[in-house]
Amino acid sequence: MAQRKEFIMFSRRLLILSSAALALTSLAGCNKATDMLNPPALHVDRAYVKLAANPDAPSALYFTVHGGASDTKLLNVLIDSALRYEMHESVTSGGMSDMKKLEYAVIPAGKDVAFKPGGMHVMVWGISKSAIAANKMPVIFVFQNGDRIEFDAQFVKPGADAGAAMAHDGMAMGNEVMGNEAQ
Ligand SMILES: [Cu+2]
Repeated sequence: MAQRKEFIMFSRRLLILSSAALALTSLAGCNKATDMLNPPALHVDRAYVKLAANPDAPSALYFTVHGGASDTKLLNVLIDSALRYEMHESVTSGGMSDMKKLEYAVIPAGKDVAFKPGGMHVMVWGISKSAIAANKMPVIFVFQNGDRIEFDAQFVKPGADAGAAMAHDGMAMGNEVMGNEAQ
């Protein structure tokens, strides 16, 4: 009898623990529990534009692409509120850091690919003042598999810590993901 009661207590504790773990994984942006039941969905999050201190200099767009059920490539981005933009890759040769044009980025199935400082990025020229004022730069990510995913990038002021801003906004930003496979 006592043993049975103990077992019930134990299962109850296990239940509480597993729901706590579930809540934690939901907070992390990508719900791992859901990923195990459904195939991974291609999506983008954590998009932000690090504004250049000099308004005439280009700013850099960073984001994370989460691979879907099969391998694909990010072919381009479309940004209405900028005059010009180009995908770049930072390369270091002989201690010198330089960047070159990136034709596409390979997005392996189920893997995360981060466009981040010192690596792949999108250089952006002439961002509209209204987009900056609204703290919202809509970006359409164009993939080889035909998916076009729209996601709003936020702005990070020169000198501000993007990492901290993203950590705090991670959840809210994750909720903004809009799959747009119809186009
Ligand atoms: Cu660049």
